[in-house]
Amino acid sequence: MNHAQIDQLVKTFIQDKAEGDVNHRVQTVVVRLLGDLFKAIEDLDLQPAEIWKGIEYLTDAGKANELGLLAAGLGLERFIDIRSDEAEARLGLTGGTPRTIEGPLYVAGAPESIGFTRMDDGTESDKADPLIIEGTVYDADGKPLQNAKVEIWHANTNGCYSYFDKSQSAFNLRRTIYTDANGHYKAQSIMPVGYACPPEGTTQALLDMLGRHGNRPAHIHYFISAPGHRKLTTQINIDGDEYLWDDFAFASREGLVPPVNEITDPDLIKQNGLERPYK
Ligand code: MBD
Ligand code: FE
Repeated sequence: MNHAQIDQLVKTFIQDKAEGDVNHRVQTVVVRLLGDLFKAIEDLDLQPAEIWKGIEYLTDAGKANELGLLAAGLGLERFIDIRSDEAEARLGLTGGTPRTIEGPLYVAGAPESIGFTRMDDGTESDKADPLIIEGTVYDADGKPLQNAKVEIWHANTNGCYSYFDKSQSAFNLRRTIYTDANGHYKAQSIMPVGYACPPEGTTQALLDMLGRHGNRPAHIHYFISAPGHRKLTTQINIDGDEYLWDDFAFASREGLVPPVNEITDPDLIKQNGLERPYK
């Protein structure tokens, strides 16, 4: 079939069948996606067994809860961000900390505090490097913003996230901090290790066939929001990680690799409660 015939066929399957209430946006999207799929099947001469294999793959990925991970690994989530950057640039909304992808591992409902929080439950203190992360939230005019909501989540020393990793305590390494009167937030935590796709999972199976790895550099996720302001979804990366510029999810960006300063001054170590043995 040629492409014009395919477009016609899809319309007879979808559009011409419509009766009563129609969600026109959904109809437009389905007609377009189905037409593009049929054309790909035609052009690539996909065989029935290959098509059913694809259906089976999506079924398995859904059952394994890996469709969000797949969207990250295929660059779909990064592409959405590129489009958001472009939309903002067209509106003249530039500057500030760059956005990057949310990923599939956020969990709502983390413990809340003002100004400061401890994020780790202490169970990895014997093997983890203690980490202090702090910053200031500024509004669009560059003024420090009090009471901004800073949601932070990151992996443990195995590259695993609480909730998804049932061996961790509830909300371990997940916190919400509201900025203080100076727009400042500070968290004590542990240095995360980069995430790797589950080796036996559906995403890694596809990445293997594409000759790709499924690793991310060590990173820390942020949502930053405040009433009357656009919400920022971003991450910071830990400098020096071997995957810093080779992230399977394409999330690393210039401007998201802050300096990591090792605290060696005994007074500062004491002041921050980081004496060894660290608890
Ligand atoms: C992660 O931790 C992550 O941040 C992304 C984007 C994908 C998979 C795991
Ligand atoms: Fe992550």
